[in-house]
Amino acid sequence: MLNLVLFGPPGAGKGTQSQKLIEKYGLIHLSTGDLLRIEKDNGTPLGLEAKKLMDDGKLVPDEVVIGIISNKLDANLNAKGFIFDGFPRTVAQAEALDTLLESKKTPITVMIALQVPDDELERRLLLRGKDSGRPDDANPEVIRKRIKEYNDKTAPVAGFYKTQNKYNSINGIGSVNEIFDAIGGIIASY
Ligand code: B4P
Repeated sequence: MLNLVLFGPPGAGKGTQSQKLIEKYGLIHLSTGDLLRIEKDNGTPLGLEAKKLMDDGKLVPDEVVIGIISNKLDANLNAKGFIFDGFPRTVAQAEALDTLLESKKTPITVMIALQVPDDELERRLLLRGKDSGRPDDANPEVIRKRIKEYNDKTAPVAGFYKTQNKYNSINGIGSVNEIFDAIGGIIASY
């Protein structure tokens, strides 16, 4: 099984690259952002809880997203592998993911981190916000808060995978295809 953690700040291109990776490698795409937006759109109790936090640029509580991922893993027992996109976003989530995967005897293969400077992230997200209808992409203040949440709570997750020798970093500036080729090169080396 190939289990890939695609890592990076908001707007780094995780969702964009995931779409190409699932086509090439036949993996199941697990995006906690997408899954939370479905809950929000359906107006479920979980979605209503998440909405306020997401629209304000904050992270949703660990136990909520861990529960969502656990259900999705159970629902895809015969998968060739998974792309974890936007998860784990805290060290507690990374520890919980290891425990979940241990029980299924299928560990994380590799983590790939997309590096993009803050000013480019802000530019990309504001551009997407013009037609995505996502409230968290429309407001520069909320975007800066998301980047701060990333630096405070998510960036330390890189250290978690470094200690397991699974961390790889690539430049997230360039064309979508150039970045996709760089990701493919790392996957091939595993
Ligand atoms: P996410 O949905 O994960 O959103 P994201 O980080 O903004 O997206 P991504 O990095 O995938 O960017 P994309 O490829 O689309 O999270 C949203 C919210 O959900 C969080 O703030 C949080 O509240 C909550 N949440 C999600 N997961 C959570 C968790 N695990 N724990 C707690 N809370 C959680 O790219 C962005 C833009 O850049 C696009 O418009 C794209 O076209 C453009 N782009 C991509 N690649 C490019 C390139 N090479 N050059 C130029 N532009 C490019």
